[in-house]
Amino acid sequence: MPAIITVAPTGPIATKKDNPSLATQPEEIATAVAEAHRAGATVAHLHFRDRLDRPTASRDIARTTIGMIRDRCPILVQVSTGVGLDVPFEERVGLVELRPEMATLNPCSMSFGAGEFRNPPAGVRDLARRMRELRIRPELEIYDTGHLEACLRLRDEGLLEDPLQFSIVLGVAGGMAATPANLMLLRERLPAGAIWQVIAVGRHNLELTAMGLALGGNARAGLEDTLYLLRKGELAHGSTPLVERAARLVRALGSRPATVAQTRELLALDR
Ligand code: KMH
Ligand code: ZN
Repeated sequence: MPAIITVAPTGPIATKKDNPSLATQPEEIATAVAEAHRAGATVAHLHFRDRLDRPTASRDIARTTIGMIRDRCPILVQVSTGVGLDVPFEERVGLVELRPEMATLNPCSMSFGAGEFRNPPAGVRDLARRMRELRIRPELEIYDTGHLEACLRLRDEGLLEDPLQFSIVLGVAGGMAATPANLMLLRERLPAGAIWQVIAVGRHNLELTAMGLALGGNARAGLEDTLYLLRKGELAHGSTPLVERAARLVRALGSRPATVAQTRELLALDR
């Protein structure tokens, strides 16, 4: 079965000071995504920045960026509703009104590095309901075992539909550490038929991405998750080298990166 590669070129926290090749402005993000698509990515996970490079939930900026991406390549668009730690939840959820094919749903509040990631239960429920109305496929971001249980409760309430699609996020300070044992634990607890990928944040990005693929998951790659290609200090020159690396891992395991059509099918997208 082919493996889906999602490119995550920007993220909520890192700046050009951390890695000068980080894509932040619409044109830069569109260029990075088109390049990553040529390297094998078929989903673009997007965060947006204002002119001062601060995370933003501006629909104008998002619309412009998505338009530029769609002009350049047929990649599927997944908007982050995580946006950035200082952007109020009530603003973040407005991005789904752009009706991207997919958006993230972060089920619980948590500490996130030095900051706080606010996802209040009633708001999460409303967001899940709105995504269902708009037929936007939620990607459920689980940073801990309790987050998985929260998602299953949303499914029991009829707010999420099967097949559930998860990101197992490991390595965020405030969530579970990036260890093989934690990946196995979460992976074993996923409901039958779940679609999943690993988001391995930080220095264990390569090993845990490889492990996720070896276990039959999909892959995510890009500067949102790691600024480095291998060792700390060896900056990745953009997200494409990380996508190329993920594509090499997929092929080394005897599979191939999914095409856009296969991605639609594997994710059971209905529009
Ligand atoms: N930044 C990652 C740790 C989101 O954007 O909604 C998780 C993430 C979630 O990508
Ligand atoms: Zn993100």
